[in-house]
Amino acid sequence: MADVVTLGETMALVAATGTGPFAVGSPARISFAGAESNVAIGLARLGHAAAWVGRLGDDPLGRVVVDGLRGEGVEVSGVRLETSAPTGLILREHRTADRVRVSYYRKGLAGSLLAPEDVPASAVREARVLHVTGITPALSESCRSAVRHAVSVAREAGVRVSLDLNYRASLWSRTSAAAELAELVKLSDVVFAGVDEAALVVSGGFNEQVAEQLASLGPREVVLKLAAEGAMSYVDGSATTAPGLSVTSVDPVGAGDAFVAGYLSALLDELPPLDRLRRGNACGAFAVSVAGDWEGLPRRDELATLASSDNVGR
Ligand code: KDG
Repeated sequence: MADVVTLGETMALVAATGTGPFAVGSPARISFAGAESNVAIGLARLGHAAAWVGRLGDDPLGRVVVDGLRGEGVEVSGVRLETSAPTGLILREHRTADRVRVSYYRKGLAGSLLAPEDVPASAVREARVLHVTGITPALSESCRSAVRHAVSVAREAGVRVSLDLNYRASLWSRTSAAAELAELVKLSDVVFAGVDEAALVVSGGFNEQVAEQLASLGPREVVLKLAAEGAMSYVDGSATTAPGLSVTSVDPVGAGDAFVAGYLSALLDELPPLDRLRRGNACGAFAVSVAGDWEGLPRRDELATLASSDNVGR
């Protein structure tokens, strides 16, 4: 039985290990990435039972993903290997020392075939948290329906719904995203957002006003991710802020997912709001310190390593 069930798209990743445009013979590293599976890995490394559900191609890259997730201790019995479509792919080049160019190959591929029948209703009902993101509903109509179905199964069973807005401008318009994300916010218990993403759904203002406006739509718990500045939460009407940890950022991609994993881990451990933010910030700091979306995520006994005080690992 998984503490956290999550669903979405995970793609294979070919990431340059050198600098310059891809060319014949460019050195590269093969891995995989996806917002929801990044969160599942983060939770698994912290000792929680996490399950990821999605579709992959029945091909070598699909096996890289499913074997990698299994190797990280993520439960993958809900993964479906498709013969009709290949696994999606992300190419990440260090175009210059300071600029990363990312190309996605995902439209119509296996991940976007996720559908309501893939939702493992009994696993969702038995979980403590269902985690979804705003990426999945942007991928296809069947993905949107799958997310809505998973959320309604969770709500009917009294399972907490966690939503990371994760707006991806390349996948849908602001207008379509705003309408769908507003509906999902109303159906969620815990909502994570960057300040810009929150502006899709609410009118804006100071951070606390933004969080309060999101909370007024329904969620009991709203968390604003403030990148290097840390994070703030608005829980049951009280605002809490925790500054980010100072680390050298090697690769910022995946930091938000790492934060969510740390935050949900502390929520599962029933820690108070400040400790949830601190654990989220610690996981975000680990993630940015290492190349790759999830490779740098900490195990529980490492949590205190980056802390400036001894309270991160509590
Ligand atoms: O949060 C990191 C993800 O954005 C990345 O791994 C790829 O899932 C991805 C997406 O859709 O952008």
